[in-house]
Amino acid sequence: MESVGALDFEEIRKRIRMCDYLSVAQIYLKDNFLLTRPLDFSDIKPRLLGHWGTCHGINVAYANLKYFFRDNPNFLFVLGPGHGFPALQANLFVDGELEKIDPRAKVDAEGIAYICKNFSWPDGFPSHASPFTPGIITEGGELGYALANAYGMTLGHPEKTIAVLIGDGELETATAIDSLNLHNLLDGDKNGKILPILHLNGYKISAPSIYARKSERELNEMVRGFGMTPIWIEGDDPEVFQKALNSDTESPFYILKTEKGETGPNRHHEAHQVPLKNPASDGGELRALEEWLKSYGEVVNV
Ligand SMILES: Cc1ncc(C[n+]2csc(CCOP(=O)(O)OP(=O)(O)O)c2C)c(N)n1
Repeated sequence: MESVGALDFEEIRKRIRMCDYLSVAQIYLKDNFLLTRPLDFSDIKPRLLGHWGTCHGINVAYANLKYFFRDNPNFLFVLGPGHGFPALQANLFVDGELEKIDPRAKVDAEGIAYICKNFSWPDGFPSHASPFTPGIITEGGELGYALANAYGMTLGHPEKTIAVLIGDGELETATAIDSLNLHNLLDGDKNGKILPILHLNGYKISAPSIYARKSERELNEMVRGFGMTPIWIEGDDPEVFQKALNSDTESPFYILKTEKGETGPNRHHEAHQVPLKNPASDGGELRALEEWLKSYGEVVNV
């Protein structure tokens, strides 16, 4: 692969900021989506539903994979934590994929208003990935099947490369951890290639995940025990991510280590769903939400 220039990294960072902004805006806003005036109580949805904590990591993975595999039409991305739907929807929106099946999701200011207003809204988009989402055929919300499904998709398709993002909480399910054995069972020449990415953001709802409490050495040994080679991606810097993707390693198993809720107002278990609970009535929280949205800068250029 050709070398990646500073401008490319900046493009990736910008895309991540844009998708972070859209993730937050979908969860919170029913108006004033581009902050064209100071945020008001009346701009906030009355019932806040959605999962922010995992979104930044999804946006980081999506942007980097999308960039790295941009010339590979046989590349696919499978998302385990479907509760991070605001992030998935943000990415599908900015790429124009959503617009292909729903013309109201046009990539402009009206389209932004449409996806944000209708996220977790009566008769709008559900809060989790669902069959309404391009590329998804089953109702989501149940963790554990991403890796097994992805291996199934590669059967008889050696041309395919599928990256699978697996939550560290998700990896505690029997289905997900046992699916790591598929690596040893499937013939690499007849089938496609799987790139597992463990999203080690430390928490599973309100408690630390088991894998986040293992030492680096224990995790490395576990991954090697499944016949793969651990490659750590520490933090959200695209330079680090691209370098990891570029490493010429046989059977890689990526470990993306981010802080749950990173770029938001609070971290870890407090960030799992909606970090600021009452911005529709608490002035301090409203200002904190405004600052949070503004922290992404002028990313939504429409
Ligand atoms: C099989 C199953 N068990 C439990 C849940 C409830 N649940 C929803 S989100 C979540 C935490 C998942 O943690 P992780 O995969 O690490 O995702 P993240 O922390 O990045 O949100 C759990 C346990 C579920 N969706 N599916």
